[in-house]
Amino acid sequence: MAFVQDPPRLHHLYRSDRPLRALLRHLLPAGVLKSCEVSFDRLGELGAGPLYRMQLDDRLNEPRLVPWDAWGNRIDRITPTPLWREAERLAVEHGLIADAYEQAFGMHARIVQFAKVYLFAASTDIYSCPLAMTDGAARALLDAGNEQLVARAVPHLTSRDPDRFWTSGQWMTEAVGGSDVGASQTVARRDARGWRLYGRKWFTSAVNAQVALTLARPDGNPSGGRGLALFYLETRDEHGALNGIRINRLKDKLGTRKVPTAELELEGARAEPVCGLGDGVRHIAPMLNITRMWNSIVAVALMRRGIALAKDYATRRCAFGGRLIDKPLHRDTLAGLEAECQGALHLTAFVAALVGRSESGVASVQQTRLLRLLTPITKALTGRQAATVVAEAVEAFGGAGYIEDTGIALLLRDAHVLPIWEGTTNVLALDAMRTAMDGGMDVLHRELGFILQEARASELMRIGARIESAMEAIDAHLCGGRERGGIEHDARRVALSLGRCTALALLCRHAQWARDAGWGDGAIAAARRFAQHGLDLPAATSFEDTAALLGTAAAAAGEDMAFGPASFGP
Ligand code: MFK
Repeated sequence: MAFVQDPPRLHHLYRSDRPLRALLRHLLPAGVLKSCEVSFDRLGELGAGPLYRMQLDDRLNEPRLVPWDAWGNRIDRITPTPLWREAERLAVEHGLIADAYEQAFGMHARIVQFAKVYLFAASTDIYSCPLAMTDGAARALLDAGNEQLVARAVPHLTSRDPDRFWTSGQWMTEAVGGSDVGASQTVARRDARGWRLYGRKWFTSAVNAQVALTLARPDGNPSGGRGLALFYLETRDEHGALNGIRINRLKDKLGTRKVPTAELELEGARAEPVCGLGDGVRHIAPMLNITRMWNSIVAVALMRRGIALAKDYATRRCAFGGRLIDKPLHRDTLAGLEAECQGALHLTAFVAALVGRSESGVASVQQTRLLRLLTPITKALTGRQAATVVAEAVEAFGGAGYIEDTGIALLLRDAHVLPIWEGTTNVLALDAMRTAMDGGMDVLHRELGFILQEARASELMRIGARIESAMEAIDAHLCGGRERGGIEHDARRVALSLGRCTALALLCRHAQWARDAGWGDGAIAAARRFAQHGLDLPAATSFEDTAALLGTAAAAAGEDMAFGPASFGP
């Protein structure tokens, strides 16, 4: 009989995830953990079982845009996949957004949410995208303090009732600038009934939302982000007709194919200013910060999924006379991925904890600054880690990982969006540098010192010393860079290094706690391995080397390096 390989299986997502359970035991008061554990357990069971099976079975089904009905009416209807409908119901019933706003868990609310999203995300085909934007919209509306819009929308956005629940879009990106949002061309004009928006939004994720927050430039406003205003709109009227919006087409994307991402034409969509008629970028920033936190959680969830499948597969797959899990080199590869995933887990949970403190009014000024610095850093680092770790996990399956109907390839395609949307690594690095140079670096340096005081075991203190010297080197580098005017050149290396130092310090603190609390020394091993991978110190690179590598040095010296048509002529 021909050989047939036993496929990889998922184990209960919560019960089998020891790093997660130890982290929650460490961070949450016993009463909070007890009251949430039923939900964690249920999500862990659904994610490993029915939702995962549904994801595999429904692999080829994608949302479709139906622009017209049979009688010639423009309808622009998008039908989400069955898994998305189920995911919405579950997310609402388990309070994935509501938990953060009801304040039943006080400053711990965002850690509870973190755990639920982490358990939910990998088996629900990026339904986390509309949830992230919905959470972000609720936050931005509340922060803006527009009582009328808060009363109108927030109860829907944070509802636990699937019949009342609304999702929100975040329509920022225009063809002219995905990163440089200040260049947006959409305009807002006032008529007798209020404001109308005109323009084209180039990437609008989960476009089947009931509401959206978007940016537009009121007539007469100056250029740049300050001239934009933040608007709230409802996508359809009470009869279901679109509100001056035409969906031109759905995007044909590398991954996240279950997310209906559209190009939209705003043709006089009615909208309301959320917070005055300017400073739109600043007013939408609270939404961005929440979606960036979600991005980090999903990054950890996808890493965990790749590793869980690869580990299970290694126990079933035999080659060269033995199981992969018994081969030293394969074990070493998986262990490296595990250490990265655990570092990302702790870093992201720390950011979630800071968000919870901030929202419940107990964050100090220093913690507020820390959150502002660590949100882009964490998003940048975890997005890059997810792309790398998931790619390695796929490779751990050999050719099977490259095949679509194993469900493994999907992970890779979906993970690749994480370093791109919600701010690319470089844009986030620049954002982080601004805060770092404005006192944030000192705050982080001090905070890591406090965190490391709790890691008393000698092997952890040795790692702590490496973190300290890395932080000092980064500090010196930033000071030198400021003098040379060269911060931007090294911003990515600096931001990722700061993320790695912070993740490692948190791992060390947790490792001490885990040893003391009888959870064993797995976290110490993770810290040691994470440290071995490097803190990625910004090397002393030069502008000249960069120019030479890109060929621009020669161009600057008058030698044309461009391969234009003339290069191929006689
Ligand atoms: C899987 C889960 C997640 C999935 C959800 C994904 C679905 C959604 C898909 C998308 O929508 S992707 C599109 C996401 N787009 C971006 O993330 C934009 C990336 N670009 C940036 O972040 C740029 O840095 C930025 C647009 C902010 C630059 O614009 P500007 O006009 O040059 O603004 P500027 O001068 O940097 O900032 C204006 C003000 O906002 C400043 O405050 P002041 O007015 O008081 O000086 C900034 O300090 C403030 N600000 C900017 N970013 C902030 C912020 N404040 C707090 N937090 C931030 N992140």
